[in-house]
Amino acid sequence: MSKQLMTEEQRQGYDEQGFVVVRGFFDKDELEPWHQRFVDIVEGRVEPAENMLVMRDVMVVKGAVEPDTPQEAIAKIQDFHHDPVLFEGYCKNERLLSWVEGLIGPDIKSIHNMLINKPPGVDGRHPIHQDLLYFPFRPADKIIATWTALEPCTRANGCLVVVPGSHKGELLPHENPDWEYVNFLYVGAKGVDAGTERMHLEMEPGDTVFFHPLLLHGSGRNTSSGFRRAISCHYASATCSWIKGQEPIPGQGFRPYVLVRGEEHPSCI
Ligand SMILES: O=C(O)CCC(=O)C(=O)O
Repeated sequence: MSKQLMTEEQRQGYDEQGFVVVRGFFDKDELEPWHQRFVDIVEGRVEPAENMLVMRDVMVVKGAVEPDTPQEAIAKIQDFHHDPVLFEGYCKNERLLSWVEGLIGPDIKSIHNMLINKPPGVDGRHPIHQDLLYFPFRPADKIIATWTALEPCTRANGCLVVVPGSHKGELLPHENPDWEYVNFLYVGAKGVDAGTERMHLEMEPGDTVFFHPLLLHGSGRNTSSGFRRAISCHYASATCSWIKGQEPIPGQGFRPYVLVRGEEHPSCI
């Protein structure tokens, strides 16, 4: 199944629901180097690549918990576009890119990447939000996220939660949730509450979900004693255009968008 191309049914599911889960997209042995790289970085055996962010969980930063091991302290690493194992292995994976191409077209830039580590013992929830908030270019339909489970992701350890079909709505205003501990930039969409119908995406290692940037999604608390880990990349078509007035100013800290398939387009992102 994982080696096959996208079926018409899967494509329609993405259009209707705003996401498609592909079971067994990666084999377990393909995940192992990414897993190990994360452990080597947080345990200090590998120097983080240039510009990589290694982010501690807010409860650790504020001293609310004292983790026994470095792995228990970290919420995520991101911006690993200079890391050969994570970027070349995951973000530039040819099979992943073929699916991305099937959903957003042939000229593809990697615009953001993360390896999310939800340790036991911290709150770690991610409020329900829309990723489009973070992207100053359009159209939304030419942007996509991939998210691959590295560990079993269950309701007990805080799997992804999605609101099917919500990608057909607008970009909502976002705000900080009213929680005691919230990780940096983990904002939630206004108007989403306990009554909003949602679906829990329980996934096995290697299962991969592709989702639209307007899809409302988040994740719960890890109440288990193990880690919940996933690797994720956002892609956009190289034909996307900056929102007027939000173009990057040279030298002012925009993360690089890296062409990973196809061609550049003049005056586009
Ligand atoms: O992996 C998670 O817990 C949620 C990640 C997410 O939604 C995000 O970073 O936008």
